[in-house]
Amino acid sequence: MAPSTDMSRFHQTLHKSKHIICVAGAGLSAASGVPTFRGAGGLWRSYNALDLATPQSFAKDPSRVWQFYHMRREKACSCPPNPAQMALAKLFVPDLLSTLSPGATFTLITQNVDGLSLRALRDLTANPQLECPPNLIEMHGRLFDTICTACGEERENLDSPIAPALAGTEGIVEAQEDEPDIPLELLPRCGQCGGLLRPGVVWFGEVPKRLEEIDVLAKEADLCLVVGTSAIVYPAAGIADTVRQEGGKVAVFNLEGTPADKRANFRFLGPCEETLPKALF
Ligand code: BV8
Ligand code: ZN
Repeated sequence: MAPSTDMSRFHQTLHKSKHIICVAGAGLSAASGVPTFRGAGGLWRSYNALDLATPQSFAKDPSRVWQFYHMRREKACSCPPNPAQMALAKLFVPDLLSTLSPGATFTLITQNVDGLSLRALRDLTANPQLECPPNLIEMHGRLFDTICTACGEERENLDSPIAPALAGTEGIVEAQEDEPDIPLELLPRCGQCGGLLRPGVVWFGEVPKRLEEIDVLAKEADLCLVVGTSAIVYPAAGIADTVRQEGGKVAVFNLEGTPADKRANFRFLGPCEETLPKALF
């Protein structure tokens, strides 16, 4: 059966829901200016994603991989949250959530690594130091975290640039020019042990974060919003499947059709920065 586009029916479903989750992808941040991976002008169209977001490529060419992530850090930190992220941020505020769905819980499971959902929540609550709440799951890690490849230390690193040798390289990778081969010792190094740092993201072939928690949440959810994702990457793309199998409802918010539609009860086509605020408040 084709997904419904009836917003009033969606509102009735939302009002009755007790356990709401949202699976978000790059389309949630598109309006903020963060390039998506596969859409027009997508980030990875001009690079071979699988060449850059794997442990193997980092081992082979850490200089190029760090320039890719440096470019993305510089881009992400200059992008403001958009109305779709602000609408989702409201669901973290108990009083606002209960006006929508009395007694409901909400969890945001984002594939995005740009940190914009937390930034939206900090803006909404006017608390720039707000800790990331447990019901905001960044399952593919964070651009602004680093992991030491020697001692394993994980920490937030907001330095811009993260290493002096990377300064000014952000335009090179994007322009597909031959980037400089930055020597290992000038790449980001660990403050504890001097080891080589890597970006704190989950690469292809690596295990996403908090999967057990996500599986329990998907089994409990009676409503799953799927926002701005091409639903290609697993296990993230399988979360909505689990919700449906357990009798929950799925509402897709996207510009275009995706494989997630076949398991959708609702689908709202259009920019989520317009459709999501209408759907949620
Ligand atoms: C795993 C962090 C084992 C890094 C990311 C073959 C070889 C190797 C691996 C595989 C393989 N086949 C399958 C796999 C598994 C692989 C996978 O799924 N590959 C895909 C390519 C087939 N998955 C993995 O490797 C995962 N790990 O499987 O480990 C395991 C698993 C479980 C238990 C034990 C062991 C790890 C995957 C994580 C990879 N890291 N990101 C970084 O960012 O650099 S993935 C990265 O790509 C994102 O995080 C995100 O997940 C994905 C991009 O997808 P989207 O977010 O959906 O973005 P996209 O551009 O594709 O789509 C944007 C959408 O928005 C579009 O639909 C567009 O229409 C829409 N849109 C645009 N603008 C708007 C909009 N919608 C609304 N409004 C708008 N304004
Ligand atoms: Zn270290």
